Amino acid sequence: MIFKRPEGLTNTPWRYCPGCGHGIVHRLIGEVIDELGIREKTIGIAPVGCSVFMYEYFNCDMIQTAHGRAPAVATGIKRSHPDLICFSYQGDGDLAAIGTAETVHSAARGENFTIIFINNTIYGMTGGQQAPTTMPGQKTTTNPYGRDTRIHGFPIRVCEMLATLDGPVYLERVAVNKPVNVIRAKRAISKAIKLQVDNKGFSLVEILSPCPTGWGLSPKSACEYMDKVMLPYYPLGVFKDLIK
Ligand SMILES: Cc1ncc(C[n+]2csc(CCOP(=O)(O)OP(=O)(O)O)c2C)c(N)n1
Ligand code: SF4
Repeated sequence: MIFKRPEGLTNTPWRYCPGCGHGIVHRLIGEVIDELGIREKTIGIAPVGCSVFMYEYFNCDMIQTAHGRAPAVATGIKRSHPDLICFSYQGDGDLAAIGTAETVHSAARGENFTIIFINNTIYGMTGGQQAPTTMPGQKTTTNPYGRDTRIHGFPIRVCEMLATLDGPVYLERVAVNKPVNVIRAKRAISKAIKLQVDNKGFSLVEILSPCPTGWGLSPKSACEYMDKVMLPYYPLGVFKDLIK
């Protein structure tokens, strides 16, 4: 097999920092689109955040939405065109802050689309501010002494929260900090999109993803930090799977 760019991706240079997880996840989605043969009927939804330009990176139809509103747009796409495949791609600021309502209600309604949720525990694009997912004690540009839960409240664990709803059929948290986890992440993305192809309902894959720039770490240290600090706080695993 010759290693090449998936057809699901365009030949466009990405604007991500070295060591950023967004590029790895894009590649995985591109491979899944190829393997499932769905490129001609897939619509991706780009968020606002560091991956704002992903509509240029994917070789399928793409839509850009306002910050956090991707699940509302995905709902419209799937209800008007149920035969198309639709995925939204959202950061933790986009999905778990400004877009909380759209996320929770589309999950509760059991809409038949897939959310790829990138959790890097900060707002990357705007300069590394605290997000709803920032961990206790984690330093960001808006809390230089670390998140103090007495003042800033507690982080939201999105998979665990959505697992309490009856709507979702599949919720899994994966990571892209080392090869074994990348392989598992691809499996989860593929499973989620296949469930949509089979009209099974709402699925979300949460992907813990390094942001070396926002965390002030080298790419290598960022991946090690994930194993030491992030994964114990955000355990990997399947939180809901109604189609075993
Ligand atoms: C309505 C609106 N509010 C705020 C912003 C500013 N803004 C742009 S990106 C962003 C946060 C992005 O963080 P995240 O979703 O975690 O993605 P990342 O950049 O980390 O990939 C914010 C607050 C905006 N563009 N629009
Ligand atoms: S700021 Fe973080 S999330 Fe944004 S491109 Fe750089 S490494 Fe990636």
